[in-house]
Amino acid sequence: MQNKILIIGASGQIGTELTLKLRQIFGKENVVASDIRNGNYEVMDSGPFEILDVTNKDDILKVVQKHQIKQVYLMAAMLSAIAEKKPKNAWELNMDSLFNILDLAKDKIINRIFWPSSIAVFGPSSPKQNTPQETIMNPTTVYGISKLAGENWCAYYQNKFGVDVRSIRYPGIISYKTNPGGGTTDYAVEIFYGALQNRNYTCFLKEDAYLPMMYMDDAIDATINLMQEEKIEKYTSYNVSAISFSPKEIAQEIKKHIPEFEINYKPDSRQGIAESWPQSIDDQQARKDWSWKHQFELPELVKTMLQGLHYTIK
Ligand code: AKB
Repeated sequence: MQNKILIIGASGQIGTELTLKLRQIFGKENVVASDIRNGNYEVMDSGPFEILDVTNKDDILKVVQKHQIKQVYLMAAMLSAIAEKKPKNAWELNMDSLFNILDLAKDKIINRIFWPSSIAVFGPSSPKQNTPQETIMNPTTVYGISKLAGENWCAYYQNKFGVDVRSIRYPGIISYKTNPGGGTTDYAVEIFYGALQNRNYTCFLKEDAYLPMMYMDDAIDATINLMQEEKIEKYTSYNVSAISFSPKEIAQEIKKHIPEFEINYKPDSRQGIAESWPQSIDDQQARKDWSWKHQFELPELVKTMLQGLHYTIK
């Protein structure tokens, strides 16, 4: 019998598309979506949906018992840029939510967890190019600190209590169905709105701010494939890599489709965050352990985004 799945944070950027894909694979009756706010119509209409505050342990337990949930994808989090504005709230949300779910697995109520980490676990002393799976990690953002602490707690629960928790260090994720909110890599989604609506975009990062990025379909495949593996070698969190580009490079690619598109640069505090992160990631471990492989390169990503948003923002 298929283990029933709960997605927490199903109204967010990744949660939306993860919910739709999991329902397509496992059937709508086996995939319960939840969030503190309503989601888009596709998520709300395509299967069960619960309003849920992930910091409330009792409410989570009620939903888990009501639907006999066995696997949880915990996608709720406060991202890097917004977390700098609300450090204490970010720490509480990012950590309390994780403990609530880890404890459910420790008590054998659920049997598998997916928890997203981020390239934000790396910091100014980590190698910038091909950042290895294991290296110096000294995050300087609240978000990065919470993700690194979370990785260590996941490893602790795995070693001490046998909890099966799996994780990926997501790069910036690019998609058009639901907007990201509050991240440093958000410019790489906003730029498409600027290009289509105004033929112009003012970027909050410098033109050469290289960052690791990935198209949503690759991120969803990575997530579901990791969760489908029978057994994995490494439980803390996997580096996964797809493409790296700068604002200037993505603007040039957009110009191939919209020649009159112009980009300007007005870097703000998010530039400092970007400078503390890797520019490219070494993901050999994921490629070896569970055959991870990305599909989308920059030209295909840009084409897909422009086509998808063309219909969405009309
Ligand atoms: C952010 O920019 O905060 C996120 C991330 C890289 O984790 N997209």
